[in-house]
Formats: sequence, C-alpha cells, structure tokens
Amino acid sequence: MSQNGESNQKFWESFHGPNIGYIEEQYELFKEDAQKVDSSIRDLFEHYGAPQWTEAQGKTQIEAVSPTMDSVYMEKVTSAIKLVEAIRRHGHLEADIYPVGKENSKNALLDPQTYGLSEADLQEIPANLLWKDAPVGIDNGHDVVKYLKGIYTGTISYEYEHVNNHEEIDWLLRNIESRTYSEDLSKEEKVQLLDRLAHVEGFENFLHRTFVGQKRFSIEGLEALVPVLDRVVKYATEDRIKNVMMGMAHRGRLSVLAHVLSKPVDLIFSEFHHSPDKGLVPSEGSIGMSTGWTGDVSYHFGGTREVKHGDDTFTRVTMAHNPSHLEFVNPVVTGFTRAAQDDRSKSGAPKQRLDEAFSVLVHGDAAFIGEGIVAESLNLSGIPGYQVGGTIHIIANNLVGYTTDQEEGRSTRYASDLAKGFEIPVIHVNADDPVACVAAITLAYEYRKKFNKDFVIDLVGYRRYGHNEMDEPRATQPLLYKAIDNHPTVVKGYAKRLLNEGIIEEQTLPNLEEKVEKDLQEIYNSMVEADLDTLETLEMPAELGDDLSDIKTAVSFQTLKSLHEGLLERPEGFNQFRRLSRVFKRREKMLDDGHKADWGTAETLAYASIVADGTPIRLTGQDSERGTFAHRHLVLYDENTNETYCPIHGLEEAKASFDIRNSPLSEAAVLGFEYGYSVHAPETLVIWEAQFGDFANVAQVIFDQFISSARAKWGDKSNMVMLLPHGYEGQGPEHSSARLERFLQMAAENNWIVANVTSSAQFFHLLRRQAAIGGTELARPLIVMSPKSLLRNERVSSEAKEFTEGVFEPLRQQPNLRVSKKNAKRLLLGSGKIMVDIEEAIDQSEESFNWLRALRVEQLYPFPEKQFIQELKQLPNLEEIVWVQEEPKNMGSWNFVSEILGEHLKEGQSLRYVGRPERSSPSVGDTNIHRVVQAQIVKEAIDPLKGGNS
Ligand SMILES: Cc1ncc(C[n+]2csc(CCOP(=O)(O)OP(=O)(O)O)c2C)c(N)n1
Repeated sequence: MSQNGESNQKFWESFHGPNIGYIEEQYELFKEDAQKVDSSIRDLFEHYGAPQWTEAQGKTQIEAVSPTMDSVYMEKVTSAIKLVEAIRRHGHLEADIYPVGKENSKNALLDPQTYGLSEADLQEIPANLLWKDAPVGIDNGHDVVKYLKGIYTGTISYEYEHVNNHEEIDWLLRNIESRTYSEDLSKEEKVQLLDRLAHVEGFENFLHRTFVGQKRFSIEGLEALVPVLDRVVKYATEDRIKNVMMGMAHRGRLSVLAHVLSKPVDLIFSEFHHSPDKGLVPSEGSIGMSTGWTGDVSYHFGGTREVKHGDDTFTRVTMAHNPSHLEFVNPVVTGFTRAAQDDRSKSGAPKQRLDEAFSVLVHGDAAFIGEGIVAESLNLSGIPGYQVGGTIHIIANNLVGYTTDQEEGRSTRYASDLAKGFEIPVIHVNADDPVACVAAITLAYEYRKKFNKDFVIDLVGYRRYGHNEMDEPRATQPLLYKAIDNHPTVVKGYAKRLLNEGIIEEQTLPNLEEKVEKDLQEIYNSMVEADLDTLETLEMPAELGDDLSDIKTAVSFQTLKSLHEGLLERPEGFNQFRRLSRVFKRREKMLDDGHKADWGTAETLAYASIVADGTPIRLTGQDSERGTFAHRHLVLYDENTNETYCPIHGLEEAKASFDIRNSPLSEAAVLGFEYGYSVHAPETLVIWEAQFGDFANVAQVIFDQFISSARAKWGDKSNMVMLLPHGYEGQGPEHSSARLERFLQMAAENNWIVANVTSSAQFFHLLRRQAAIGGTELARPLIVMSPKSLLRNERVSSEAKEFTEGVFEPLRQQPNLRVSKKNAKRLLLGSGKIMVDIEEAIDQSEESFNWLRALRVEQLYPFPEKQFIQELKQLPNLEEIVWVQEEPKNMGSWNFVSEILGEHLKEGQSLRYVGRPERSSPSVGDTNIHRVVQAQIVKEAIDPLKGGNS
C-alpha cells in the first residue's frame, strides 16, 4: 500500500459523483474478499488504500445518480486501465523495431476498440486515474494512451512483465515512462555519434574493397553496436570499474576490435594480407598472426585496451579470443569476470567484489536461441558460486542465421525469449536509430548496476551482405535482400536526421567519409613495404617442453601433521553428523607409523598444503563438496542448524582462499566458466570434477576449442585440473570410461598432462606440482582419470613418508613384484585400476612371477619415455612387452602407447595387447559378465604362458 496518504487522497478525489458509489461498493466487496473484485480495481485498492472520501462525501452523491451510469463509466475506466496495462505489456508487438525486411502490424491487444473504448471515452477519463505519474500536459485517457504508445511502440520497446520482483518492475516502469535514460543528446554528441558511425562504415568499406573475397563478417546493418559498446566502456570508466570482460562471435568483431578495443587497423590489415584467398576454403579456418604459435583467423582474436582514469588507475577492456563454435565463449567470459571479482588473498572463501568487473556478451540471434550453452550459461547468472553481478547481453540480431530464416530457426517470437525464464528484462531496439540504441544501453547499464542482474538488448538490424562477404544471400533471401539493397545505411539515415534537425550541413557526411577513407588508405600505404610481407612464424614456448621433474612437491612431516590435525578440528559447538565422525576418527592415525593415508585424506592434505603455500584453490563440480562417491566431505553440515563448515577454512596455516562449490547440473557451461576463471586467475589452482568421467563429453567443445588448443591458437595459459572418474567396475557403458582415448588423441605439443594414478601420495604430488606451475610459462592443464572404487581401496593408500619424501613418478613400479631384472622375460605395462586388480591377483596367486616385471604408467601424456628406456636397458632377457588395459582395444591408451612402445622393441621382442576387443560401446551392461571379462584380462596379463589377444 502506498505510503503517501496525501497523494492517495488526491487520487480518490479525482473520482466524480457517480463513480464514488461504485468504488465504495467495490471496496466493500474487496474487504470481504479481494478476489471478488476485478484485478485492475483490486490493484487500485492495493496501491492507493481505502477510498478516502468515504465518510465525508459518499452517500448523498450516490443517491443522485443512476447505478447503471456508475457501472458503465467504471467499466470504461477498468477497460482503459486494462488498455494501459496492455500497452506496457504488449507494446512491443507494434513497435517500430525492424529497420528493414519486417514490420509489425497493428495488434488487437493495443486497440482501444478491443476494450470497448472510443476516443471520446478515453478523453472523458482523467489521466491520473490511469497513470498516477502522468506528466504535465497529459490530461486524459486519450493523452495517456498516445503518450505510452509513443514510449512502448517506438524504435525501442520493452519486455519486463516476466520479472517478478516488485522493486525491479517499479524501477523499470518509472525510468522507462519518465524517459530517464532516453538521453536527449547534445548537438555535439549527435555529431560525435555520426562521426563514429562513419568510421565504422568507412572501415568496413575499406576492408571490402581492399581485401576482396576475404571473410570479415561485416557489421554493416548493425553498425550501432559500436556506439553501444562505446557507452559501456564510457560508463564503466566513469564508475572506475577495473575490468570490462567482453565476448562475441564473428559478426562485427573486426569493427569492434578496431573501434572499441582500439586494435591498430594496420595489424588487422596485416592479418588480412597474410590470409590465403579464403574463397577457395570452405570453412572458417585459415592462418593468422597471434600470440599462440599456430594462430587463428583474424575474426577470432581478442584484445585488450586500457582506458585511463586520469590518475594512474584504468579500466581494462578485454575481448576474449573466440572459437568458431558459437556461444561457447559465454561462460568463459563470465569465468574471467568472477576471477577478477574474487579476492583470493586471504584464507577462507574468496570475497567477491562486484565493482571490480562485469561482463558484456554479444550474441547472434540464431545462436542465442539455438545453442543450449546459452541456457546453461544464463542459469549460472544467479547461482552464488557463479554469479557475476549481472551480465549485459546484446543480441546482434540481423534477422538471418547463415541462410536460415527466423521461422526455421526458432519456435519463439523473439530470439531473446529464452532470457524471460531467468526474469531478465529485455529491450528490443531498432539498430537504425542510434540514439535509441544509446538509450537502451544506458538503461541496461543502470539496471545492472542497481540490481546486479543480467539484461538483454535485442539490437535489431539486418545483414548487408551474405553470411560472409562471398556468400550470395539473394539466392536464399531474395525479397529481404531486395529490401536491403534499397535501404540506406545507418550513417546515411542518421545524417539525414541530423540534416533535418539543422545540426549538420549537406557536405558534412561526404567530407567525413572522404577523410575516413583517406586516413585508412594512408595507414595501408605506409605499411605495405614494412609490415605486410613479413610473416612471423612462432614457435611453441621452450618451457612447455619441460618435464616438470624438478618441481619439489614433498611437504615436511611437521607441516603435514599440523595440517592434518587442523583439518580434523571443528569449531566450538559444531555438531558434525555423527556417522561422519567415524570417518574422521579413522583419519586421525593415518599419518602415524604403521598406518596409511587414504585417497580422501591425501587429497585434502594436498589442498591444505597448497593454500598454506599461498596458492588459492577453486574446486567445483556436481556434488563436489561431499564428492560423488562420498570420499571428500570438505563441506560439513551442522546436524542441528544446517550451518556449514569447511575444515580448510579453519586452518591457521592457510594463506589463500579455498573455494569449493557444488555446481549446477551442467558440464559445458561450468567447465567453460572454470576454464575462464583459471585463465584470468593464473595463480589459482582451479579444479573441475565431472560426476562420472564420461559426462565430460557433454563439454567436448570446451575441451576441443579451449582447454586443449587455446594456448597454441591464442596464447591463453591455464593450469586447471579436470578430475574425471574412470574405471571398469561393472556399472555399465556410461559409468565406466572417461573416454581417455580422446584426451590422448588430442595430446600434442605438451598441451596438457593426462594422468591415471594409483596411490594417494601420487595424487598428492600431482596436485601440488600442478599448483606450482600456475602463473608460469610451464603452465598447462591436467586431465586426471580419477578413481571410484579405488577411493576406498587400501592398496592405493600411502605412508606418511611418501608425502614427505617423494615426488610424482610418471612411471611407477608395480608394488608387489620382486623379480630380478635379469630374469624378466615379460614387461607388463598398464595404467590405473587394472594394475591394482593385477596387484591383488599376484598377491593371491601361488605363482612366483620371477619372469615378470610390471610398471604402471601413471602419466600417459607426456609419455615417460626417458624412464621407460632406462627401464628397458636393465632388462637384458626381455622377450615381450605386454600392454594391459580394461578399456576396449579401440579405446583407452592402446592406440596411443602402441606406437611409442613399438619403437623401442629390439629384435626378437614382441608387443602384445591384453584387454577387451574392439567395441562400439565402452562396456557391457551386466555386472557378472563384466567380472568374468575383467578376471580374464587380469589372468591373461600375468599368465606365464604367452597367449594371443584376449
Ligand atoms: C556451434 C556452431 N554451429 C554452427 C556454426 C556455423 N555457423 C557460423 S555462423 C552461423 C550462423 C549464426 O547466425 P546468428 O547467430 O544469427 O549470427 P550471424 O552470423 O547472423 O551474425 C552458423 C550456423 C558455428 N560456428 N558454431
């Protein structure tokens, strides 16, 4: 109910005699049951409170008037209120948002006749009955309808009815209807806007003429995107926000890089010059120049720009490098943003500072609604571990997706409709009206600043050329392109408007165009000799060749013990779940003589020691706080209060933050986010854990386009860790394999490490080594085939001295074989759980195995070839090398290792595979069959009689 009694009274006083009775009747009904009155009348009572003339004036006037007249008039008022609401809600249906190719027709929802209202009816109704904030000069219902239609059906239109927060709706309504952010640009600003647009158009024209037949995915038809992004940078700079993180696809990227990111145009020219004639190349692939050594095409590169504040501070604008795969950059950019916002310098959870950074994402209209990663990414926007205080989304809507029309591309009215489910306000704005576009971004910026929520601007323009400049769109969109061919460019249209307003002269635009062209030509001419012909070939950084064996990862017993004890302490009064207490009780002795530390303990100690070294950690994944297999328990719940406690936060020794989060049920967006976080926070050890390893394939694009190749393409470094539970345990085709083969197939140029380790100490050292390379040239990601049943297997537990003395061993001895090297006839090699199964079988066997030597390949990539050769040298009587694996032959490591192993065979020696045959599905479904097959593999691997393939 309104707080302002005086204005309430004024409102009710605007009702005239006959209506008072009607209102009173309605109010009596309302008091009985609010649902008994029409919703629009109910709104009035809820908003303005009880009618305030009730006692004083009411009765006498009612008697004087016929009740029929009351209700007729009130019906009109109610209808008019409905019409006004319809304009707010459905105004976009008639809005002038399409520059060309489409037009909104009159809509019945916005027609007074639909509500039984004539112009005269509307004129009879006082304005403030329909709109309490009606500005001066808006006197009656007819004025209100006209005015609001001007606001909601012009070149800018709004959708915010799906937002369920009253404060937000109220803010939006007030600011939209009072045109708070519909700036009246000054004369000077208008001319500046024209100048900017002329530069954008001139730049595109120059590229078009100079680099004939090359793809550039021109911005033309959506030129207003540049001044819109200019505004974002301006506002962020004024607010001294340290980072603006941008992400966008190919469309208009070069113009944005040149104008918003200030990428030198000569650099862009040079990249074009080095590209082959892509008319002959069907895909978007080509060689360009970059900070990586294999490079990428020019319209995938990002850039950074620093805008000074006048002192020694600045706003850094970053455009993320982008793969061709549309929209997958979105979570990567928000990951950058969160990394910039989080203060990780102290123990405990990081402190998020929203004013450090925010994200702006530019989307394609077809891609925004079509690609599922968009929904996944929007779902992160309100989740505590992932929210970034609101992202501004701009849909660069050019009506067509490649050659696909909207009707073929979506089931929704607008490309932006997906955003509505996330209660994100939407503006549709006509890209031919640059002033409206500036107003749209201003409102979006202010909304984000106030509510820290996402905002979508659907920037509706067109595409002057085909999908790229060599595509002929007239073959697929003939009518649209007839219209586009006859449609003036935005700069021409805007210049005409300024000419009509008397702001510029006839010659202003031609002069401007000539100058832009001349300047670009001069830059081009001046660089032809010097720069255009020098193609720099880049090499992989030498540091990536380092095998990381010099990194010390052991921790002194004293430190380890102290951390261990600290981890087992609980805050005063914390009621730990009783059954869990038994788990922690068991852990108490694990570092003592004669005891061993299990996987969960070793992992926790690794994290504890890493934060004690001053390196922050962020660990996320589905159910990662507890751990899918309930081994981790790094977030504990008080049995009585639900309060949580993370033992790592309680450590006195911790010098950096530790963040652990259960992620939403997403792989692609969450992995993209974590990857982005790790690139932007190189000093942090970022870990993503898949629920089961095979679900990682839902994030395949992030592995292919970012994690495996971003450094070679773009120079982006990451040391992030991916824990992918893997192992054949009879759980069927979808819970067995993390598709190890795919990671090995993509392994090259030390792009990542692929490991499958079989002791808790090995895991401890591996994690610590990974933390140590963060932020250095040595950095590279780590893929771990992590355990499931081994988490509870005594055989993988390690003694304290393995933590205090050891290092990570890429190649490891099978523990329970004591063969003399001279006698060894068979060298059995394998990786991961199968080697533990074999260890068990050897223990249970009567056989002496004095002919068998076995090694575990704990790091599959880079393959520990040096150590392997060393080993071979000591086996003079070797007859065969056997590779054993539990994955089918066409999967797992066989295809990868067979080539390496084969190269080292000496005369008379053979290489043999033991494992499952080639299969289309990773495993059988029946547990019993699994057991039989698994046992056969183990048996054959250690069978003294040589055999063929199992
Ligand atoms: C994941 C993915 N699928 C398909 C493509 C091929 N492709 C590149 S652009 C494009 C059309 C995109 O349309 P829209 O999102 O409207 O952006 P526009 O190119 O029109 O600016 C397609 C299908 C791609 N790059 N990425």
